[in-house]
Amino acid sequence: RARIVVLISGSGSNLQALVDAGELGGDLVLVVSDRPGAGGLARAARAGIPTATVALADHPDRQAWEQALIDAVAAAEPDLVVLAGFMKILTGAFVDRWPTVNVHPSLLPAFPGARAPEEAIAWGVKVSGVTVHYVDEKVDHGPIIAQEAVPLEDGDTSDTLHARMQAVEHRLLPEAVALICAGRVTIDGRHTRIQ
Ligand code: 3YE
Repeated sequence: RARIVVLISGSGSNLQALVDAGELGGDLVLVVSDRPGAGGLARAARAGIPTATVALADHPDRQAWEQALIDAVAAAEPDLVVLAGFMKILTGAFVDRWPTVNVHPSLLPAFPGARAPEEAIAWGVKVSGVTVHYVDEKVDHGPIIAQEAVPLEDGDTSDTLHARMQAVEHRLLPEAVALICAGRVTIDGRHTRIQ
């Protein structure tokens, strides 16, 4: 069975979706947060999943922080790393070591970065969505595994839009992780194929 490590920075609602999905075809073996006290740590503890915190502020520089993160993740010997609301950019030292996926609240390549729902509203698009993709060295750039559209509604704020996107994330991310654990996702350059 696949060993899955989940990285979080916040409340961990996508982590909860992975816990609640039941049969992922893999085991959630460790949750790592870069923020002490992140809500996702309590969710992990409640689900019986070991946790670790690796905070940037506890390390002399960014490189030392990322190495500590790599060491914490490596100790769990993952087959797959899932970024579930994790808000830090990783370097090749991390992303070239383990297959890593991210869930992002837009239809990439539109609106990469940390403010995708706000930017969708500011642009005036009628449809945005959710993307699950493999992580490479560039942010929100790697091969796309799954996407689903989310229509904008009159009067949407970034909060109301983001809430509807998160409901989709909570379904799309566990589906994608289950496909990967089942060995049904192959990568060919920028393209993935789902069998
Ligand atoms: N790293 C790589 N490729 C990816 N990290 C994430 C996705 C992804 C990745 O596809 N190589 C926001 C980054 C955007 C930002 O500027 N973060 C700051 C820290 C902000 C904070 O701690 O609150 C930073 O210095 O990294 C995950 C999503 C990244 C979101």
